[in-house]
Parts: sequence; C-alpha cells; structure tokens
Amino acid sequence: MSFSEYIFSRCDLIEKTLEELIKEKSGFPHSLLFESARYSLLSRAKRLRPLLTLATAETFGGVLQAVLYPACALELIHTYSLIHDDLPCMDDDDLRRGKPTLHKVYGEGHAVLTGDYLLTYAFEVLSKSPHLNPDQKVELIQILSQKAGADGMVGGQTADLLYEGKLTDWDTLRFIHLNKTAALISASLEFGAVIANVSSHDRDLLQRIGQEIGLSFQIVDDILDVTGTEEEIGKSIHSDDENQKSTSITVLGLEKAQHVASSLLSSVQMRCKELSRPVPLLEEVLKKLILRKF
Ligand code: GRG
Repeated sequence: MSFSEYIFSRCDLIEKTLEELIKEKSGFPHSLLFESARYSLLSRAKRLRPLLTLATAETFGGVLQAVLYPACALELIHTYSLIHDDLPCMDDDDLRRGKPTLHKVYGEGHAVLTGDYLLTYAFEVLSKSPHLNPDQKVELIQILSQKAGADGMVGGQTADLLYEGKLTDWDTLRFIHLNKTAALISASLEFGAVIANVSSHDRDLLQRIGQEIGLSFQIVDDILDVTGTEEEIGKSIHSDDENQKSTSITVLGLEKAQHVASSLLSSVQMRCKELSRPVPLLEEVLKKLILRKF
C-alpha cells in the first residue's frame, strides 16, 4: 500500500468509526444532542490527531482494532474544543469545517452542551476500547485528562484568553501554543506508543516529536490565517486579528514564523531517526498534514 493509499484508507476507517460511535438516535432529548454532535464531528476535517495515533501505533506493531477507539476519542475531544472555541464568549467565529459554526445553527446553549457531551463521551469510549488491557486504558485516560486539561489544552486556552489584547513575546506565545495546540497532538503520538507498548526511550522521543509537530502545526495555522482564503481552509480567517490576539505572525513576522516552523520540522525529522525503528509512515503523515494548504 502506498503512503497516500494508507492515509486514505485510515481516514475512511476513522470516519466509519466516528459515524458508528455517534449514531442517529430518536427520542427526547437525545435526538437533538446526537444530531448536533454529528453536525460538528462528521464534517470536512483533516483527522490529524487520530491519523497520528494510527500511524504511530501501526509503525510499532499495534493492532489496528485496538487503536481505532482511542484515536477517535482524541477526535471527540478536539471537536469539543473547536465548538467551545468558536462560541461568542471565546473567538466568536462564524465558519468551521466549511459550515456555519455549531452555535450559529443550534444556539449557544446547545453548542456548550454538545461540547460537554463530546468531552465526556471521549472517556467512555476509552474505557470501552476493545483489545486493550486495563493498565493501558488507565494510562490512556491519564494522558488524555492531563493533556486536555489544566496542564494542557484548557490551561493554554486560559492563558490565551488572559493575553487577549495584550502585547505578547515569543516565549509566552510559545507556552500558549505548546499547551493549547501541541499538548493534544503530542498525546496522539503517546497514545500510539502506549497501545503498541513501545520502550520508554521511544515513548519519550515520540512525546517530544509530538510537541514539536504541534508547535509547527500551530505556526502553519497562523500563517494560513493570513495567507489563505476561507474557502480553502474552511474556517473564519483573520479572526485572531479581530480578537486582538497575538499570533506567530504578529510576534515574529511572516518570514521568521516560516523559518521557525521549518526548523521545528527539521528537528522532528532528526528525532525520528533516533527512534528504534524507521518511521516512514509517520514522517509521511507529518509532511502531508503539517505542510498543508488548508
Ligand atoms: C475551548 C477548552 C477549549 C480549548 C480550545 C484547540 C483550541 C483550544 C482551540 C481551537 C482554536 C485553534 C484555531 C487552535 C489552534 C489549533 C488548531 C489549528 C485547531 C484546528 O485544528 P485542525 O486544523 O482542524 O486539525 P480540523 O477541522 O481539520 O480538525
């Protein structure tokens, strides 16, 4: 199977598993909750985080059937974070994944609850993941609660809100990006490491690779926010500007931001070579999804 075929086939599996995890249901009040969850979840999305988990686990010998639920749990958490981030009390965005944001269609209250549901359900999905032993499940739950919580995504988002409208230096912005964006991306690789039972040497490296990928992904996102169109990237552009948020571009300038992103990618490539086995699959997923146009 070529790399492109691999990515295509795994994306297809991820879509099918997400679809199966949140089925259409009738009855009050679930029908509305599942409908709104499906609206956000089953949209045009890159599925970067689950793909990273699959590529990592499969490279190190993990069984595909064991990886799918944990990989999708990451996508549930990521989707909740996007729904909440788009709310009027946060970024107040109109467009996400090529469609009007959830609160524009279902209202703010339902958008908050849909995000809450996806967040909670992610842990249920982890707890019922097949082909994993209890220790692995507990480890995954620990990683996800830490990386999505105060020491990761929520902590980063809190710092992001606190610095809105204030001048920020690169160290502060780097801290925000490492927590808000890179923590969950790093968790995606760590998930693969736990599922495939890799050595602690490889796990540490994968965790660091994840952080660097996450940081470069966010910088590329900032670059696309100023160079891309809404049609291309499927979400509101210039929203950081409107919310008076510092970005890699406002702090470093476009050229330096591009330079930092490519240095991070070189570092990732070097670290990949230090792993105990070649990881061409992971490197290809990285190239396709980090050096992206949308
Ligand atoms: C509300 C607790 C809480 C956290 C929000 C992730 C996040 C934290 C906010 C999203 C805002 C944002 C643009 C963050 C940068 C990370 C990023 C590029 C998110 C978009 O992820 P993609 O590009 O989106 O993987 P798709 O739609 O392809 O899944």
